[in-house]
Amino acid sequence: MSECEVLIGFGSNLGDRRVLINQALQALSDLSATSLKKLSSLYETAPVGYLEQGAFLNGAVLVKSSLAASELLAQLLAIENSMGRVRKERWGPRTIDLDILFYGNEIIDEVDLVVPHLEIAERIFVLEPLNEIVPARQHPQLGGTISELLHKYQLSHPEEVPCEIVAVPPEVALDEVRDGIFYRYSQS
Ligand code: A4P
Ligand code: MG
Repeated sequence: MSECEVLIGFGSNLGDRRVLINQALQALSDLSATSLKKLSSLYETAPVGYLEQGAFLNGAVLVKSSLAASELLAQLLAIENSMGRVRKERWGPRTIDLDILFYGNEIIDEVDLVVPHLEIAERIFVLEPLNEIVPARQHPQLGGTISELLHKYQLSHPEEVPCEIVAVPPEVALDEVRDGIFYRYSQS
């Protein structure tokens, strides 16, 4: 299988969200045939859907992977499960969410895997981090680039304030993720 550019969205709203996200990124970079290429800032975002839960930290990462989409999904679920098991004793099961947003330009419509992720254009907490790392990427189904989709979203939600970029403390050892990784955290 040749290498494919994949965008993965991540979110956490339980426990030490930054540490959990870094753990998940570390686990992602440890996957075979997979390397992290570009990482967004972390965004503090209001919960969508179940409003009674705490705020999320969300972000997105560009990876290159030779794993098939189904295999990558299985690995993401394994990472979620392993982190969920650890957190379960302390904070409950939903510590990290890892979604395949794009898998190259492929369109996948299977029972357990839909790519591009269905909600990309409806979710500011996905669009903002994506726009930071891949603004010119075309959505293979909707047409238009990420930056155009974000603009469209903003026009149709004029009351919504942009997601806030939050800093990541230097003690979080993202350097360890991989040599050559590009990452940028706003020190707001
Ligand atoms: N699945 C299908 N397609 C995909 C894909 N492209 N990537 C299936 C990943 N998984 C995909 O996911 C359930 C099943 O979706 C997987 O087993 C896989 O086969 P899950 O993550 O276990 O369940 P979930 O998170 O409860 O459902 P879902 O639909 O992923 O929830 P969402 O839509 O991610 O909503 N608010 C803010 N601000 N930020 C957030 O990150 N997240 C949620 C969770 C709600 N509100 C939020 C956020
Ligand atoms: Mg999910």
